[in-house]
Amino acid sequence: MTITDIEKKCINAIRFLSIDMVQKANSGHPGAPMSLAPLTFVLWRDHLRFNPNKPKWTNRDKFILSAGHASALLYSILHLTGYKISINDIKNFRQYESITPGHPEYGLTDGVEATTGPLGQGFANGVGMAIASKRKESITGEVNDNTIYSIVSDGDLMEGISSEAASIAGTLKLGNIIYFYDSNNISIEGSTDLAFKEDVAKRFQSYGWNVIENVEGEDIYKISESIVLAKSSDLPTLIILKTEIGHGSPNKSGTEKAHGEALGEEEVKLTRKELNWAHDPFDIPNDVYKYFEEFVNKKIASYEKLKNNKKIDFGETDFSKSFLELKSSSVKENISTRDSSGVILNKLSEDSNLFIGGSADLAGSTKTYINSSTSINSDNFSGVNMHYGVREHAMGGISNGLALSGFVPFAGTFLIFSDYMRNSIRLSALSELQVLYILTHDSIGLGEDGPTHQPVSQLMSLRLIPNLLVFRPADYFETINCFEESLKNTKRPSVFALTRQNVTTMTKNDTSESNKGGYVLSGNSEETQDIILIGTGSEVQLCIEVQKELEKINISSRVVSMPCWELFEMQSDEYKNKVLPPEMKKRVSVEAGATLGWQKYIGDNGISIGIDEFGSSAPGNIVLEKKGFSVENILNVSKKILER
Ligand SMILES: Cc1ncc(C[n+]2csc(CCOP(=O)(O)OP(=O)(O)O)c2C)c(N)n1
Ligand SMILES: [Mg+2]
Repeated sequence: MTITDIEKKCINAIRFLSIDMVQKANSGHPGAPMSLAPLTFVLWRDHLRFNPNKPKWTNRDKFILSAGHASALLYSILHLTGYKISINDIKNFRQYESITPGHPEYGLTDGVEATTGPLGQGFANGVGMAIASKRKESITGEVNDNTIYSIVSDGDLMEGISSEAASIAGTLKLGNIIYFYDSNNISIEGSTDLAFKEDVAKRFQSYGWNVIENVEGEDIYKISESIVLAKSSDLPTLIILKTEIGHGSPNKSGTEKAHGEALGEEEVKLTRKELNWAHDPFDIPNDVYKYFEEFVNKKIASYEKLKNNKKIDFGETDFSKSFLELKSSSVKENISTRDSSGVILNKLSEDSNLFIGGSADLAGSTKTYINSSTSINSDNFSGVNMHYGVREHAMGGISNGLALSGFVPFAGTFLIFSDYMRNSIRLSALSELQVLYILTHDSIGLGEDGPTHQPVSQLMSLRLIPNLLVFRPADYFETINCFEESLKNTKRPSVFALTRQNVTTMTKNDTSESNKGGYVLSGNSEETQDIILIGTGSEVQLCIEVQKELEKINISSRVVSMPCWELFEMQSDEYKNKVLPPEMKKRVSVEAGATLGWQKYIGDNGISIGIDEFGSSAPGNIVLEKKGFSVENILNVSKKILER
C-alpha cells in the first residue's frame, strides 16, 4: 500500500509542530520527533485505545515516551488527537509553568502516563504497568486486554535499568508489552558505534522477548503489520524501527546535530521545502484537524461501548482498623524494626489487595515476603510477592509503574543499595507516587558485613529529596505509626530505614506521637531540662539509657525521638517549639549516620554524634561502640556541652 496524501499531511503536521515548538523555544530535541512521527501517527490512529476526554479511563492502552527528550512528539500528537493541550500550550513549550515542559511530567499534562527523561526509567515503568494489568486481571477475574506501548531510544537501551527490567519482563512473559526501539544509530556524542555495538535483537531474544526487526520507520503499513503481529504474541515484543534522526532536514538528518537543539531558522525553511510543507509555524490545515477528529470520534464511540467494563475494586483502603489491631497485638520487648515492618506489611496485605511488592533478592532479610500470598510468576499473577532478582534499579522503576497503575507497591533492599535505585526513588517523589521503600540494615549496627554494606551517607542523602518521607522508627510502635502516616500521604513515597538488630520496645501503643515526626519520648514537655537528647531509630534506646545515667548525677534531660524530619517540619511552630524549646540550647543528636544536617536541630551549642567515615567489619555492637554509640560516650559528650 502506498501512503495517501492526507496521511502524509498528518505525519508532517506532527513533525512540524515539533520542529516549530523547538525552534520557538530555541531549545529542545527535534530529531527524534521528526523520525518518529509516522509511528506515532499510525499507532494513535490504528492501535492505541484511548479517549482524550477520559485520560484516566481504566481500560485504556498506555503509551510511555521513555525517550522523554522527544517530548515535542508527545505534545504534538496529544494536541492533534484532542487532549487538553492547546496550540498556545504548544507555543509555550519549555516555558515557565507551561503544561508542555522540557520532559513529560506525570500529573501536569493529560495523556502523559509517566514522568520520563532520565533514560531507561520509562522502560521499567511500562514493565510495572504491564504487571499491574495482569494482577488486576487476576483480582477482577476479567480479561484486561490493554497494551503498554513505549518508545525507547538507544540511550534507553544503553542504561542498565532497561536490561534489568527487560529481563524481568521476559521472565514473566509480559505479552501485553509492545515497545518500539528507535534504532537511529545516533546518540549525543555521534554514532552509537562509539559505545554500543551489541546485537539488540539477539539480546532481547535471549531475555525471552519476541523481536520484530528491520521495520522501516517511514513505512506506516509495515509498522502497523508489526504491531498486529506483536499483539498475537504471548511474549513482550520489541519492534526495532530503522529510523533516520531528523528525517527531512537536508543538513542535519542522520547526525547528532539533529538531536538536542533547534534546527535553526534557515534549516527549518529548508526542511519545509524538502518535506513539502508550506504552512506557517503552528498553522495546521483544517483537513488535518478534521482527519484526526474523525478517527478520534470513532475511538470515543468505542469507549462508550467499553466504559462499563468492570473497574478494579481495591477493597479496603481505610487502614485504621488494621492499625488498631496491630497496635493492640502482643509485642515482643525486643524486636528489630525490620521484623516490625514485616508484621505490618503482612497484616496490611492480608487486609487489602492494594499492595504488591517484593525485594531485590532479599525477602528474608528485608522481611518483605507476604506469607499469606504466593509468588508472582509467568503463569500466575494472583499473588502479591514480586521477585525482582538482584535488580534494585528496575525494582524502583517497576514500582513506579505499579504505583502509576493504582497499587501501593513496596520495594525492599538494604539501605546501602538504595543508591542503585536512587533515581527511581527521586522520580517517585517528583511524580507524587506512593511507593514504600523498605530499606533495612540501616546502619553500621548491621555488623560483620562491614563497610561495603554499612550505610553512612544514605539516610541523610535521602532526606535531601523533596517530597520523600524518610522514616527511621525507634521500635515496634513507632514503626506502626510511621506506616500509618506514610499511608495517609497518598502523594508521597516513603523510605523506611529499618534495623537489622533488635531494639527495645520503649514506646506505648497509645502514647506514641511519632505521627508528628518528632516528639518528647521521655521527660516532661511542660518543664525545662538541662539538656535535650535527640535520637532516631536504634539510637533512641541509647538516649534513654543516657537519660537514666544523667538523672543519677542530677542532670535533667528530655529524649526527643525524631523518626521523620519531614513530618516534624510540617508541624506548627508552637508544637516544634514545645518539643525543642528555643531556650533549651544544650542539645545532642545521636544518629548512626552522617552528621551533616543535624545542625538544624542542635544549633550552635549542640553536638552531633554520628558517623562521617566508613564503618568496619565486626559484630554490630562492637562497631557501634567503637564509633561512639555507647552510653559512656554520649554521657561524656553531654557533660562536655553542659560545661560550656
Ligand atoms: C540517565 C540519563 N543520562 C543522560 C541523559 C542525557 N541524554 C539525553 S538524550 C541522550 C542520548 C541520546 O541518544 P538517544 O537516546 O539515542 O536519542 P536520540 O539522539 O536518538 O534521539 C542523553 C545522553 C539522560 N537524559 N538520562
Ligand atoms: Mg539514538
